[in-house]
Amino acid sequence: MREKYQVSIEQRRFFGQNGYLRVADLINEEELAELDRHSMDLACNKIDLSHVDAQHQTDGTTPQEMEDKYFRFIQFHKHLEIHERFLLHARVLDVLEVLIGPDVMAMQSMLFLKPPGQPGQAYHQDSHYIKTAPDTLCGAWIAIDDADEENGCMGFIPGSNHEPIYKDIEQPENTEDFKEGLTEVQGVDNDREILGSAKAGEVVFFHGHLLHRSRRNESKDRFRRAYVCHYANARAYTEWGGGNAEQILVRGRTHLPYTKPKFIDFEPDPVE
Ligand SMILES: O=C(O)CCC(=O)C(=O)O
Repeated sequence: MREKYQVSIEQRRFFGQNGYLRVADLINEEELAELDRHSMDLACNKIDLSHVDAQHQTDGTTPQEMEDKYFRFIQFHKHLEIHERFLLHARVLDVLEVLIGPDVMAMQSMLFLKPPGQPGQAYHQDSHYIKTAPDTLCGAWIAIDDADEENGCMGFIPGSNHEPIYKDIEQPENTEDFKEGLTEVQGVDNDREILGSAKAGEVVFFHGHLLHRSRRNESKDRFRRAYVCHYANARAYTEWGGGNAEQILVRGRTHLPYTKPKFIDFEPDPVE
């Protein structure tokens, strides 16, 4: 029988107070190696995406051009089995079950490659974009590479999970560091920021209200890859992404409509 990951009281308390939690030992070495291989294959156009809609098709570009085009691979769990499998990762779900469950739905997946030179995302709160009622959004960010200040790890404002969703949002002025076209919460006191560095294979959970950002990858030759998925309590109402009927029930039960995984035969309420 699978050994369930046990979240400690200290971890639960830390997440409640600070809005983020770094957890090691959820992703094993084999899984990390698979994510490593897969994300490089994707960057190098080695994955057949001909079944994906036209805007996501490869066209023989270089990895750098490919990455500029695919700043992030969003919702590829709808197209590729491996993305769905990591969205449903049992030990990641064990943590989410405690943080936002017991009933959990998977809503979004994004693979970031972030090669040298690529800008990051300015301060934002994920619940601004993905609305759930009650507001229960949580990200799970799997580091594929070691992420640190040099290659553009995330920065968090600890405790901002207790703050509201800010309405004062503009395009970032500093497009050297931050991707154009994405929005930025104004007036954040970045003296409060702490670095969200992580070792490859660690998972960083972050609350939907947590103010966070990531800067440009300043390294010469290091990618900063991460697979990040967003989840919410499965009994929360959402109109995001086609509504509840489009979200995957990954733990427990719900009175609301939901969908099932596409590739994997999966039981949301496993017998332990
Ligand atoms: O990985 C990053 O650089 C940013 C991730 C992020 O901001 C998010 O998932 O909301």
